[in-house]
Amino acid sequence: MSILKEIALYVEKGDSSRVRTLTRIAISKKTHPDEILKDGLVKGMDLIGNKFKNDELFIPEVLISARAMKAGLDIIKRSLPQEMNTLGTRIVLGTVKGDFHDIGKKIVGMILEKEGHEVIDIGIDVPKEEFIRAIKKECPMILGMSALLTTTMGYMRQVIEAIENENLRENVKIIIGGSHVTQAFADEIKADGYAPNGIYAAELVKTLLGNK
Ligand code: B1M
Repeated sequence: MSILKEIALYVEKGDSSRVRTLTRIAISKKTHPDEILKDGLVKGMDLIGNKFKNDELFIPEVLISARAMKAGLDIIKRSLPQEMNTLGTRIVLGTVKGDFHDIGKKIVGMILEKEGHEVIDIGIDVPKEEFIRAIKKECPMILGMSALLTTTMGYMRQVIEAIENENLRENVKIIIGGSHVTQAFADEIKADGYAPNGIYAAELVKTLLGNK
């Protein structure tokens, strides 16, 4: 079995220690971090997602796999060159109110940091007031919102409306993402853009900042 398949398998099994070791081995074999993410760690979470959907697993088991995925993510993050904030751009990221999913957002943040942006992650279950506070305090060029649930996606519209009401909309570009989010939804709620994953998010940020 390839090492990436093994990583996926041990994420599925929720074995953090094994995922850590295998991720280290993959990095030492010069496997590209994107490949480790896509064909190893994320693949493992996809397997879990399918079982969760079919009621073959319960939340505690999903949480154990999420922890194993994060263990691998930490190893990848530590192995990346420290190019923190070489571009001088600041990005605030948060998962919207009612939503506790943060793995995808962490991956997006990691890729944006790797691209040279400063990323301020304001966490999960973030209410609109907290997004407003972060814009006022951190003055980011980009605000990124993540939502994984169909029931929480709509909250992104409320955040954008609150930002407009505070007359802050001109100060910040807003990007959104999450498994059920689409470009059409981004257009509908007047976000500046949507990205299906971290690599596209990095491209989108470049475009919005006028560097492309
Ligand atoms: Co939840 N969950 N979950 N869950 N969970 C989903 C999302 C679900 C699709 C599972 C399913 O039924 N198949 C389903 C949502 C269904 C729907 O809304 N239609 C679901 C549900 C129902 C729930 C609960 C309601 C279950 C319950 O309690 N009955 C509950 C809700 C809790 C809450 O948030 N209030 C719940 C809880 C949880 C856990 C806490 C157990 C755990 C989260 C742990 C954590 O994140 N720390 C969890 C998990 C792990 C999942 C699945 C299995 C995996 C999500 C994940 O991490 N994927 C998920 C099923 C699935 O997605 N296949 C599921 C890997 C990650 C790399 O992908 O997050 O999509 P993703 O991120 C991608 C892109 O979306 C994008 O880039 C990322 C990297 O490629 N992206 C952005 C994300 N944010 C972005 C922001 C951007 C740009 C791109 O710009 C700012």
